[in-house]
Amino acid sequence: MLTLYGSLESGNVYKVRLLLAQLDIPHRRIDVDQVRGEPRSEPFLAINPIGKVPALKLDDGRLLSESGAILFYLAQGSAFWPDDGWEQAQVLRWMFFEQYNHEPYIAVNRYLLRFSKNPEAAAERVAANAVKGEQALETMERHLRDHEWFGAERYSLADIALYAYTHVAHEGGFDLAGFPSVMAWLSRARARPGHIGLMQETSAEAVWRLGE
Ligand SMILES: N[C@@H](CCC(=O)N[C@@H](CS)C(=O)NCC(=O)O)C(=O)O
Repeated sequence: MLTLYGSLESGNVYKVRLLLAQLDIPHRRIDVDQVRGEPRSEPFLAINPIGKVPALKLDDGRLLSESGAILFYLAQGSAFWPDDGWEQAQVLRWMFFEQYNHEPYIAVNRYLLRFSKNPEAAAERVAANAVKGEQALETMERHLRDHEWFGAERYSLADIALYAYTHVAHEGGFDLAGFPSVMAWLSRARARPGHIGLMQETSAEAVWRLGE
C-alpha cells in the first residue's frame, strides 16, 4: 500500500490526498507536521532529504516528493493527465504557475497568519506576499473569464494543484469576493466526483505518527 507523509492541514499534501481520493487509490498516511517542525527532523530527512511534505513511498520502497511530481506520477493513464502533448504542456504551465506565482504567497501567508507562533513578527513579509498573492488571483480570474478549467478542456492536475490553496486563501487574508470567476471555478471543482475536503480523512486511510 502507498504511504503518504504529511499532515491534514497542509495544502500541498491535500493535493495528493485529493487525487488519491478521486482515483480511489487506498493508502496510509503518516502524520508529518510542519507546525511541529517534523519535515526538518532527522528521521524525516532520512526519508526525504528535501525536508518537505508531501512525500510518497511506493510499495517497492522508492520515495517521491514535490506535490507536482507526485500528482504527475499518480495521474498517468487517468483522465486527470491529458493524452495530447499541447494539453499536457498547458497543465504543466498552470502547475508551474501555482508553484512560482501562487503557493509562495497565498500558502505562505496562510501559514504565517494561521500557524506561526508570532505572526506580528512577519507583518512586512505578509504585506509583501499579499500583493503578489492578489496578482496570482487576478491572473486566475482573467483566465477563468473564458475558460472552465485550467490547463485542459476538462478538470485536470492543474485544477487540483490550484484548488488546494485557493479554496483556503481567506485563511491567508485574501478576500475571494472580488474574484467571482475563481469562486465559480472552486464550486465546479468541489462538485467533481470523489472530491474530499481539506480536513476529510478517507476511509482508505490509516494514520500513523512519524516514528511509529
Ligand atoms: N514545492 C513543494 C513545497 C512543499 C512544502 O512547502 N511543504 C511544506 C508543508 S505545506 C513543508 O513541508 N514545510 C516544511 C519546512 O519548510 O520546514 C511541494 O509542492 O511539494
